Amino acid sequence: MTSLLLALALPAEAGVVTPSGVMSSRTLPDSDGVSYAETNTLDHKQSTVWVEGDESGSGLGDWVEYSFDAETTVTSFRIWNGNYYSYDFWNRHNRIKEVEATFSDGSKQTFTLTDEMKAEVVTLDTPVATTSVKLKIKSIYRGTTFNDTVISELVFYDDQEDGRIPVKAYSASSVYPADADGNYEPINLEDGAVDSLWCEGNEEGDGMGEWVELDFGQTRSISSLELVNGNAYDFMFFMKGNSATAMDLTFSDGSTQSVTVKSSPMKQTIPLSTVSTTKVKMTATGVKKGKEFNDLCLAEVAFKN
Ligand SMILES: [Ca+2]
Ligand SMILES: [Ca+2]
Repeated sequence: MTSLLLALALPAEAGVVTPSGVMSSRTLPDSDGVSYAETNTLDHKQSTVWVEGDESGSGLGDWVEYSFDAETTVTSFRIWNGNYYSYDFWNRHNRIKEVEATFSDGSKQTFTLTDEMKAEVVTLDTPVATTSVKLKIKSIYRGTTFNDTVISELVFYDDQEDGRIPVKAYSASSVYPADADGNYEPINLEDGAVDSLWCEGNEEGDGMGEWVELDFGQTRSISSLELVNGNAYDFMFFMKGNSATAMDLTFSDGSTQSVTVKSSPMKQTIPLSTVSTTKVKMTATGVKKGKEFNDLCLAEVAFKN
């Protein structure tokens, strides 16, 4: 069993706020049909990326700017800093070290990012009511091969709870070891990316009986489960791996609710009988086998009140 405390947990009241637009200073041109446009930072996929288009340098001063339809109190953001297409690509391309955020009132805050292939939650020094956030590259961690700086994905949070119960810690029956594509830790279940996954790592079996447990750190009332099953990058990837078809949800009072799960990469909402609990243990009781990989994966899990 592995257990993970969330050092980078979101503030409890944080809710996801979706920008209505994005622009950048410049973008590496498409090549071999692959786009490096800034819209790739808002597509809920960690493996699609924005690359700055600075041909003679590392993109210092280049920027991506996000806009909101209405004034939004931004409290924090989660950044996939670098190229999350694969572990190899992440190493070979530049990552941002210092990023300067400019808001619509002209105020600025600068943050030093960590140089780890883990989507990082950055909490603003003070929340800012703004209609835009411009993120400018101030300094970089140099990649081993390419002098191009990359952002793979961005999620912004405001100060309004969006109904998702914040998770304090995860544990799991097993975790698939990190490989060339990245890691499969349970924290990937809450990051908003449909191609960042928790995968069980039991070498035997198809995932039946494997479980992940979400600990809210306090008693919360829950009445539905929002789930993205399998690897939801696209339908082809979804079909390659195992997905759940049924689960037992066990709560801190010992009670259990059995739910049926659609074998689909689309987000699904599963109603529950309202229950108060500090934890939910999700145990796979039905699995649909993939064509290529025999490990059960989930992309996103959120319990709502
Ligand atoms: Ca992306
Ligand atoms: Ca995810």
